[in-house]
Amino acid sequence: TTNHLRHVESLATMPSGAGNIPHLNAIVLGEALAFEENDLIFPSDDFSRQAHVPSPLKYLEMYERSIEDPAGFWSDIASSFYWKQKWGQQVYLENLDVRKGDIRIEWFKGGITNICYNCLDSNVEAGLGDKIAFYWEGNEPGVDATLTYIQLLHNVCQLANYLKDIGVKKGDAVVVYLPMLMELPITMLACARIGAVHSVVFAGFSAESLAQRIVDCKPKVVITCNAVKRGSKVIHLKDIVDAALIESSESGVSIDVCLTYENQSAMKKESTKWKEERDVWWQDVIPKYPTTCAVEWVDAEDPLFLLYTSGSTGKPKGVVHTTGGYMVYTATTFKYAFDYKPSDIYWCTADCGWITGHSYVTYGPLLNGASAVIFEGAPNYPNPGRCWDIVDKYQVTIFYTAPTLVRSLMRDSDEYVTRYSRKSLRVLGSVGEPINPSAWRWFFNLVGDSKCPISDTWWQTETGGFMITPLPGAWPQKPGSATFPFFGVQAVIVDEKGVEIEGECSGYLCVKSSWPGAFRTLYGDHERYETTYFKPFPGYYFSGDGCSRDKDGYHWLTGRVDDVINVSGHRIGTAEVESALVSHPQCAEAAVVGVEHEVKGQGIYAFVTLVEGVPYSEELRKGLILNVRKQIGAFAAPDKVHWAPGLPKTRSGKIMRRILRKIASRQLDELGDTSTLADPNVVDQLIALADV
Ligand code: 6R9
Repeated sequence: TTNHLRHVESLATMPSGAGNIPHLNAIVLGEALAFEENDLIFPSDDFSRQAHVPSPLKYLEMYERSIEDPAGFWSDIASSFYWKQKWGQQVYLENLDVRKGDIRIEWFKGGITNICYNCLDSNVEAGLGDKIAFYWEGNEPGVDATLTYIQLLHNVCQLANYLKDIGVKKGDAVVVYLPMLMELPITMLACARIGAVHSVVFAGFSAESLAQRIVDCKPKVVITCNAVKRGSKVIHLKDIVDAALIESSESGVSIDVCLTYENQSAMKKESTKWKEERDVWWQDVIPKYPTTCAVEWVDAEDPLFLLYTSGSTGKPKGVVHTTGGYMVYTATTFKYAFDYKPSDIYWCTADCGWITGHSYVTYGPLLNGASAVIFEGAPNYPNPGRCWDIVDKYQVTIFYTAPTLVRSLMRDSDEYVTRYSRKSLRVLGSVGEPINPSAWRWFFNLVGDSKCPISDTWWQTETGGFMITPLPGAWPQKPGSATFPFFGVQAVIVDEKGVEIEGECSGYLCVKSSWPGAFRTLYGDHERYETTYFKPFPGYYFSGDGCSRDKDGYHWLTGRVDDVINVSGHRIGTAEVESALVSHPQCAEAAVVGVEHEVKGQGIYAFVTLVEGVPYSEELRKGLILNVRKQIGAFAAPDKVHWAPGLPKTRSGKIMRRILRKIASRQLDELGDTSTLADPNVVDQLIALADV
């Protein structure tokens, strides 16, 4: 209660200026807090006292400045990085309003820097050369390795020199298809060092998906490894790359060099299929190169990486992030949202194939000079206690993961958690999808022994870094709420007409002004960028998520409002799955919806109409699912295929997904109005086939 009182006191002494932020008014009232007391979980006094942001008051002070004077706020922070040359007069430039012309966002333009230099050289110069940058934990317990900052720098420089040697230049794309080996962040950093643009493809994507990305960005080189062991399964990554390269060359994009790391613990060199004129073993060439490499200085607005993500329609979008703003933003969000201190040991379970691995395995931690754990394996191998074993082994203090992992571990005996000490933990984090309150409480009470604040970070591939997140120590928490916007983020909720709504409400989550980590375009398709994100609600960036705000101003994310399904925190477009299904010769039509899933958050539910005369069969069901695995990846495989003699369509031919969602979740008494359907009978037919 002492801490509770302290919070309420600090709120009561709030300067009147705080009232300028309308949606924060509620929290300013100590009354509101007291009323909600039962739902609030307060950080301990000890935690708050040592935190970067120890109180709501401090948050408000910083938040207000970030909104009133973004240029001053962010350039003060940016000044602590190394810039070869300072940015120009204008700290940022933005137009988020399609009615006023092209969408344009720039931060620190004219500033010359290099993010790899700021991650490595700067830290080495500051005396952190012998600090561990990465603790690597292999799939098998007992297999591990470390790299200090100086060793990491040397490794990065060797690869950077090789890439330069084979002709990779500033602005060239490099496709990376690697599992969680240290070579993955090494590759990202080597690209950044020479100004090349990395495009990491999650090593769970299929050959076809990889080929599609290669064809889109036309890399100079593809970097992979021969195989990886995840749990007890060996996955032959090089075979997948080989298949992808055949496919991409058929589309006119041929790759001269495929640099392949020999991942000895999974597969020996000798058993790897090899194409002499194209393939190069990493271990044969990289160690021969010098361990220093001059930095390619780039403009803050030069591209740093491309990362493909799924949308509600069409093919995956190449999200483009640039250098300067992304650097400043990932470093700052990492520091505040995790209350990072130099003595922390940080572990994020995300794969570098997703944005979380970019911003919060590689760049954010290294920019802060942190020691981070990288884990190659599966979190429940050899048993569901593995994560806590790793936490104890490395004395992890900050543990950042996804709700799907929490939910899957919750199903096993608590004893898998309690047999480990976990005493080192002080901050927990969650990302990828809304965390349901019961998972939140299990994570908080059991894993964190009721003493670690949970940073439930809401953000997206597009946003580059955290947008709405608790600052541990500052806020009392509500299980399942991502709380308040990060500094500089003007999060707003709009109604279907695009009108901002205040106070307690729910609607579409938008952002009103730019922030340094925002994506700048979609690769090769600025028009799609504008159409997808800025046209739905003119004047705003539209996130695609629904959100409600409670009377205390806390934000509650409610999931995607478009046709994107979130499976275990992975974004999957319904259109992509549908197109994989209909490419099966016996499939006439398919409609895919998300359905609640106990562990994955959402599962994929596919309605499939077969070609006239083709009978339903188990074999065909498997064949359809296999098509999706082959064209996208195993993680996108439908959980359920529902045979559909027809699909519910309007007279103009539009599929009514609302009805399909209700059928998929068996809410049959909530089908709503079906009278506008071209053929209302299809609904009964579908219901009759639900369990076939
Ligand atoms: C970082 C990342 C983005 C989508 C996003 C939203 C969902 C992510 C969340 C969350 C509720 C959170 N999402 N974090 N929803 N609470 N803390 O996951 O990026 O793969 O692009 O997915 O994930 O729906 O729109 P990305």
